[in-house]
Amino acid sequence: TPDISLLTSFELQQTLSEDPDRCRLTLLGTLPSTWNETASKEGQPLQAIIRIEKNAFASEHAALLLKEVILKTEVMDSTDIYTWIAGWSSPQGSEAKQPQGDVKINVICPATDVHVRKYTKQHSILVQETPELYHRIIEPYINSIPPERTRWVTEILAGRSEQGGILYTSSECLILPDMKWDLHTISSLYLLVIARDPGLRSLRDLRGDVHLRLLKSIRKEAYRVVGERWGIERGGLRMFIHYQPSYYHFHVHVVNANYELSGVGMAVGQAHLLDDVISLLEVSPDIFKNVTLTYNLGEQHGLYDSMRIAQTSVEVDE
Ligand code: M7G
Repeated sequence: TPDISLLTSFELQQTLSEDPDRCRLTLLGTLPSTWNETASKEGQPLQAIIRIEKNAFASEHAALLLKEVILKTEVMDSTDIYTWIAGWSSPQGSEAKQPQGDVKINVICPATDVHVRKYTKQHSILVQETPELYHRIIEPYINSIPPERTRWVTEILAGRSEQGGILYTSSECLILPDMKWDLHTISSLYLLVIARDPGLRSLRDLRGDVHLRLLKSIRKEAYRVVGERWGIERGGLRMFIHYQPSYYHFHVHVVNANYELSGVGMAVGQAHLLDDVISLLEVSPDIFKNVTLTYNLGEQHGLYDSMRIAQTSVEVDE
């Protein structure tokens, strides 16, 4: 076995890949010849690939994490019942080297039953939502949601929270970092564009004659902002709209095109590319009024029972 204390002598040449989602870095460089005497030629350093990966937290010690493992914390931002925090689990001085922290803590407090259900791991099914089911089931569901659910959005739009993070604002929309982002890692850049119009609730409400201007301006301003700030060029962003969203105040997700977050948020059916949505509305201004949309619903979702039962009324050509 090699002498692993030699890891401290690793000379970095290049980062081969960065996977922020998996907390992983793959590095290329050299290790001293003494790592492997037989392979080395005349004491020359040896080429080495080193992959550093953070392990998952052990759930049996979950309670200890906040008490003992995380040594320092700093609020990143806070809106309504949501607070997100950068944490450092290594000793003092690491803030400068890792300004985003090595742990991100999201707190929802007080959490509602809807939050508990949303974050519970669950089985899901695909459902088909015809325009008729939209009117019969989805619209009444949206209308029954208490306004507090989107208070975080109104707080931001009213200029009462997250004002330090705002990247762009106009009479139509506002761009700011999504609370999922650590604010530093460009390869996992995640922004949110929030439309100001509270009457625009979801993809279903979009009409070509009314909303194309807004959607194109969102696309243009998002590219301008990330181009100026982070040097990301056209083609470098994946912009998409969730259906069903968690929050029925229209917003667009803006994510680094090379960031492929497994599982959450980018599944076929759930995420609709802004570019495609614009093009569909250009071809057919009323398409979202008339189309059948298919998506996953988890069994804890408020629409699950009614949509599962209603599927028997959806005609499927065998
Ligand atoms: P969604 O498609 O409605 O639901 O997106 P999802 O959460 O199931 O994806 C809402 C988006 O808003 C998500 O990407 C959230 O991370 C983000 N988000 C939610 N809240 C409560 C906040 C907040 O308070 N501030 C910011 N900046 N982003 C938020």
